[in-house]
Amino acid sequence: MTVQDFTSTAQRLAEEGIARVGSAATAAELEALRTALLGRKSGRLTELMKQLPSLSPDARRDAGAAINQAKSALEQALEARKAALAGSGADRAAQDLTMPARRTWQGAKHPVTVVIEEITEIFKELGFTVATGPEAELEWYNFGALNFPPDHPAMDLHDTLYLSGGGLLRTHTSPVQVRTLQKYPPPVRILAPGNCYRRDVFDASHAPMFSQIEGLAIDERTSFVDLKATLTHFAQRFFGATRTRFRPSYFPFTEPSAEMDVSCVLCKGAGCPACKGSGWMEILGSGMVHPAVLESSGVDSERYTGWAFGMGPARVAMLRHGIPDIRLLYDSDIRFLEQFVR
Ligand code: 2NL
Repeated sequence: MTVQDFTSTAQRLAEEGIARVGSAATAAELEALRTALLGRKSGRLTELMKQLPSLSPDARRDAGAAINQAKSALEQALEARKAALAGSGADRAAQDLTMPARRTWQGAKHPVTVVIEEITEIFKELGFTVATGPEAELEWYNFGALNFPPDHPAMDLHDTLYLSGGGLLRTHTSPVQVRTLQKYPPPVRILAPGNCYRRDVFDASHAPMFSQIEGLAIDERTSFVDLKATLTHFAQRFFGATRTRFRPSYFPFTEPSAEMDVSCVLCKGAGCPACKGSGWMEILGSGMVHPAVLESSGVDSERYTGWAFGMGPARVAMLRHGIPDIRLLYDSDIRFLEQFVR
């Protein structure tokens, strides 16, 4: 072997060795590599060293220097890798695997959505189906079909948001019921939840956009008894064991009309600030569908009768949680809303 042979072999062993050391994954693997390359008995570099005496003294010095360089490069790589593996082991030992995971915020349903879903579930059990329709409506579906006289104040520009081209943003979900009656013959039992719009200033009790949920039942001989029984059952399911009372009211689309109160959900009827001391909370408006509304929806008012109701889920959520200002529900402030996550 020439000096050149010694030098190139030593360099090759160093290069290959350093690469294998770099990918060693455990301390045991590193130790095996150290033995294979630098082991005192049969390491590859040690073997090379043992052959140095075959060279002349000058050549031996040069070849020996090359072998020593390779050896120290390998030792350095072994030490560095050892430290790296020990370091990651130290990190692992420092981790406290019993530490609780950081809580992630996954989002939750808005309290108004929860109310809508709970109401919907109760009426679904009674055979009602959910119906939806457009929020941009025609004036006829929003007012005309519902027996509003042409000069009704709700139709005023100051109360309703009109669109260019003759449309408007619906002020209640009743147009959904009219559209459904035009499409499906009675018997009909539907629930119409959705967003509605009025030209209101956003204050503690009014929002320009709000949700409404209306119900409608049309059948032969359905009566005010069915209205009272169904709505009382609903109040008991939704608010728990509670008393209800019906007070006469007026809506253009129902006759007779009635408002339903439930005994205050907070004080159970004893009287508190939430119910202004009365023990009662107004929950919804209702009534027997006006024959004129049946007829304009294409329903024979001699054969069929119907009853309907409407309520505001935001108002119900406010009563349930004692929220004093409707704007709190629509500000989208997570810090406020997350207290209602169940
Ligand atoms: C309220 C009162 C009400 C209705 C809505 C209705 C719909 C049709 C026909 C007849 Cl298509 N009536 N809906 C009836 C009575 C009251 O809502 O105070 N809502 C917040």
